[in-house]
Amino acid sequence: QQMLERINNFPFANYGAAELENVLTGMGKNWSFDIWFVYNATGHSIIIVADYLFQKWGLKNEFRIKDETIQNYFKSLEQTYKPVPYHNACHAADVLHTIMYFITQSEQGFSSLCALDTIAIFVAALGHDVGHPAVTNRFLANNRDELAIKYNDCSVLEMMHCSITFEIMTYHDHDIFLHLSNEEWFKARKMIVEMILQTDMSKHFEFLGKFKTRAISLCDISLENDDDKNFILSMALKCADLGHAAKYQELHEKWTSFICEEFFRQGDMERERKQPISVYCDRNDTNVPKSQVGFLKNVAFPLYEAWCTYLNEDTIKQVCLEQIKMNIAFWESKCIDRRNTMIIIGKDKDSPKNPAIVKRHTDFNPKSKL
Ligand code: 8BR
Ligand code: ZN
Ligand code: ZN
Repeated sequence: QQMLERINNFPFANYGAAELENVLTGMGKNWSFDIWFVYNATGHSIIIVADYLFQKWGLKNEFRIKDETIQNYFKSLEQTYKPVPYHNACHAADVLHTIMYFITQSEQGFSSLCALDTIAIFVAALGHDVGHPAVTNRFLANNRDELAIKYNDCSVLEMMHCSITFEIMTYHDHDIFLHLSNEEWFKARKMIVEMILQTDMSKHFEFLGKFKTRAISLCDISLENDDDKNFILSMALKCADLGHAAKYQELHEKWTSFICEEFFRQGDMERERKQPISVYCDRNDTNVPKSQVGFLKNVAFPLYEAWCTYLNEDTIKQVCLEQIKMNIAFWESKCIDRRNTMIIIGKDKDSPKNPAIVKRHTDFNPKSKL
């Protein structure tokens, strides 16, 4: 009831509050929670989920944060996300849901997390792509963009996301960390910075290798130790960041269409500037189903396999790994050419001379899904 009143008191509450609350209760609980429902109902994402979860997890009382401060901070954070196809505020809210799912649904491990850890996870997830300009680090470096100059070509976007996440707290009445002790503030900051910086995909394989060695083979890791905790939570955020790979097919397809469109827009700019078009960025020459099979098999599945082994939770294993396999099967079924011939996925067959390879997929048009 209290929640309903809170939602009804929102200045932009012009939707069915009961239905919305029902959906919000699925955050971090139902793997199939769809942030797009919240967005379509309210026109917002981050501010809604942050307000709901800060209340639900008791963080407002714990850290004596005023309602107004919560709203100011997360409204500014949401507004600083750009209205781009994929790296928008809905992606951030979805990542928060996914990381909370890992934490709440796995019995082992996360019981030792305290309120400070929780608020750090919330802020890291919601801020992890803030200000994303819908182009890659490489594009920024190649174009001598001012951001690349500022951050010396090193994890340029991720550095910016961290920086903005903290910068917004410095504005008047935006400081959600105002009542943290000095020690708590630095602890939370370290966690947030580390988690966000590890979302840089250029560090992916090195990070995954380390994770497999330390957390799985050696088992010499403990959430009681701050450095280890940051390492595990960075892995959790990385998995949540690629979470769409393990979501039910329609949702996965929707997110995939958004990321492809974002890549294609970068490719359009590269074409216009007469620069080489980056991989997966040429809308006229990218085989989306094939690239997705590659991404899911080589990146998403091994990541989730390692994470599920660490979590050792049958439900999560079942839900995530099985769904990634189903999504792979879905894209494989789309790998057919106009004559209904299966495209054989594999390097040796991947030659333009091979008639079974389609250059353009007529039945896959991400733009139409925007
Ligand atoms: P961010 O969300 O922090 O950018 O990190 C995730 C990165 O994983 C994306 O930027 C993108 O490079 C890659 N990725 C994702 Br998510 N989904 C992908 C997909 N379906 N195909 C290719 N790359 C993908
Ligand atoms: Zn990112
Ligand atoms: Zn992201």
